[in-house]
Amino acid sequence: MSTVNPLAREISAKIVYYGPGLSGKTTSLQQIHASVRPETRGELVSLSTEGDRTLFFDFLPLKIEQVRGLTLRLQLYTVPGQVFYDATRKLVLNGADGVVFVADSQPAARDTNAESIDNLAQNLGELGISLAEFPHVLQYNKRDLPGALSVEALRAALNRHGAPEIETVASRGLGILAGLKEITRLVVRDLRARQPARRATPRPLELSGGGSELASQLSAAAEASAPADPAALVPVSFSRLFPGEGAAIAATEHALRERTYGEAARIAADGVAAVLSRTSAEDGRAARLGLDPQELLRLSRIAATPDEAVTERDALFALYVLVAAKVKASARSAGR
Ligand SMILES: Nc1nc2c(ncn2[C@@H]2O[C@H](COP(=O)(O)OP(=O)(O)O)[C@@H](O)[C@H]2O)c(=O)[nH]1
Ligand SMILES: [Mg+2]
Repeated sequence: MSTVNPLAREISAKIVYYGPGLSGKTTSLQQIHASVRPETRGELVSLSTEGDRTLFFDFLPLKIEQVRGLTLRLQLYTVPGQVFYDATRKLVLNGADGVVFVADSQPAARDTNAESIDNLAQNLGELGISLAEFPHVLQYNKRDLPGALSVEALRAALNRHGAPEIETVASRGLGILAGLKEITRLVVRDLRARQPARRATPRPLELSGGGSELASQLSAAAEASAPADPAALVPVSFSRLFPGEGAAIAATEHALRERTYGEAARIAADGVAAVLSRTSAEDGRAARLGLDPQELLRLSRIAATPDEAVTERDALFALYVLVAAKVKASARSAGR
């Protein structure tokens, strides 16, 4: 959900990397994480504790500051590609402002690519959104592999609405930032179009100009967008993945923003305990949620640490465990 805070001059947008399993979504986020300056990014949180497949999602927050005081916050997510994680995909897609569809160029992935774009259109449709109208770009990934399908073939199969296309080799970082710039451009343009009455002095959105740095290009895109209705100010939050039951997450995030890390950790630990107790009441086996015992142990140690010794990193970890527990519980109750 895009938000613009005219006082803080902040724009916040959620971008989801969508596509079939193993197409290169997680690798794309890892490359972005590796190639932006450390002060620009938060931690890459990967909920992928079982082997190297993404079971739930990856999350990478980027915060791009501009000299004139404008801040662009991007929340990048991936979705799990496997067919049976549709509930998680819907949760992650909820409130998205744009999608980067990561297709696998290998001929063997022809069917799963097509199923995944159909699934994207379907899930957006359930949110009342038409893919045709929704900011999206196509990342044709794994261009390095011999036998890769031609761009024309991929376009014919997947690009139904004339979206921008980028050829990528995510494992080497090729084209990934170009894809991010392009989707940012579309998202900011879309945000502006939805608020025509409040449009600021229009400026050309030129993101593809040669060689200049990602941060300044993204900021330029943000600069060109309009201030919003203050009534529409809603901070992006993990709590939105769980409509009506994200209070503990929102409270943890609030404490994190206030830098009261000890409090954040305690709230998160209580929230995890609540999820676990609900689960065990149901089936007597909290462990069936599949939470990592090591992580639960670390969380309980953090929650027992005196406030002044709890770090931001600890509190973020606590938030991650809480979100993981919520996601696992809701995926489970969605009956997958
Ligand atoms: N050859 C090649 N391998 C890639 C490329 N991008 C990702 N991979 C590999 O494909 C596998 C799946 O990637 P991953 O990012 O985990 O896929 P995800 O399921 O979409 O998150 C990993 O082994 C990656 O190293 C690419 O452009 N070329
Ligand atoms: Mg993944």
